[in-house]
Amino acid sequence: MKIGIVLYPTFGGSGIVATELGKALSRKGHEIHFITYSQPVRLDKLRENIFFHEVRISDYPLFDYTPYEQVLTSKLVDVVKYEKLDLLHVHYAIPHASAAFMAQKILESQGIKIPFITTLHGTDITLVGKDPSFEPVITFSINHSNAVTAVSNSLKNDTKDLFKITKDIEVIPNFICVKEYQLPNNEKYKKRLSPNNEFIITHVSNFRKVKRIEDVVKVFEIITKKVSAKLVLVGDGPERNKIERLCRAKLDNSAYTFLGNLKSTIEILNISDVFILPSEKESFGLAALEAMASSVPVISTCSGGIPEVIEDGKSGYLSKIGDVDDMAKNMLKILSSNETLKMFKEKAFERAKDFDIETVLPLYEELYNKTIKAT
Ligand code: GMT
Repeated sequence: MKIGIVLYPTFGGSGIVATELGKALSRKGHEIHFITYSQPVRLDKLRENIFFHEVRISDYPLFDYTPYEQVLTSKLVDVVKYEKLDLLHVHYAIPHASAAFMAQKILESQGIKIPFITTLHGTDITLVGKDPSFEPVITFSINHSNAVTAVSNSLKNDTKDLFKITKDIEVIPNFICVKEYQLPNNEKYKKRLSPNNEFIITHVSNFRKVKRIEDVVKVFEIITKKVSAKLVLVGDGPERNKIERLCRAKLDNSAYTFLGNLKSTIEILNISDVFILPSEKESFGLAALEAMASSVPVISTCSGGIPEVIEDGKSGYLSKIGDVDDMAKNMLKILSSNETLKMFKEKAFERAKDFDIETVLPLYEELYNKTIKAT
């Protein structure tokens, strides 16, 4: 198949899932065309059947706001026509689904049929989507997609609660390539971050308010009264400065390491003991799944789709949002002995295998075939 994938090329989960999906599809022989405004961060090399089409916007003095959606629409028309695509798969409802709808109509007027599938990732529905200024466009473009998927049941239900949805939403969970997460131990790197063999507690996110990173710091403070540990924070975003200042002001500020955005988190996860993701809302929690694929158990909350990924008491623990005492208590349980930690690590890895690309990819391929046939 020749598939156009539209995505946000940044460090956000939706962009990562879309890029990894395209890479995996290309390995199975499909021709993949990524369409977005810059090369996706996880798109390290372009292979023979991977193409990247940059949506370039020029600044006209007349525009206070450059109309990205129109430029993207024209690009979609161009790529579908000249690359003879069979299908468009757009990740994130706005403006990707509405641009795809417009492109579909333009192409239809030229006698070209192209179906498009919209995958909802979470923030497009639960945060941005809640804004009334987007609601009619989101409702319309979801209902007019040829097929719609959501990354968890929780997100599917949220979408149905927040919008008047007439379209069926299929749940296809996020995935990871388990094989890629199996690295040999890197003692040298571990020694650098935890010179006295302290536990390594890791958090990865885009440092937005919804991630509740202050809770990460609070939980860490509680557990370090009982065990020796180091906290590693990966990622960047609006909350980073505040959190960095908070950690620098601590008595033992050498316990906190900020690594910024990393193209790959596999190396740091490989030497981590426990991962913490205390989010207020998370439609799936791809960062948690990546940790589990590296055999790292997760301390998280019962919000959104997280309980569909982490089994409470097995691959990690789930607490109420903001209940830092419970999260700390659970983290200490995991770290209570080498045997317990080992057991949680094994269970986390076992659970991650349920979301292996080998299992999830065929669900997308099946949907692509069904959608093309129905168009
Ligand atoms: O989590 C973020 O802030 C990024 C966001 C995105 O849209 O890229 O992530 C969302 O999509 C991910 C991939 O499907 C999910 O794993 C995240 O749970 C989801 N984030 C939220 O729902 C807050």
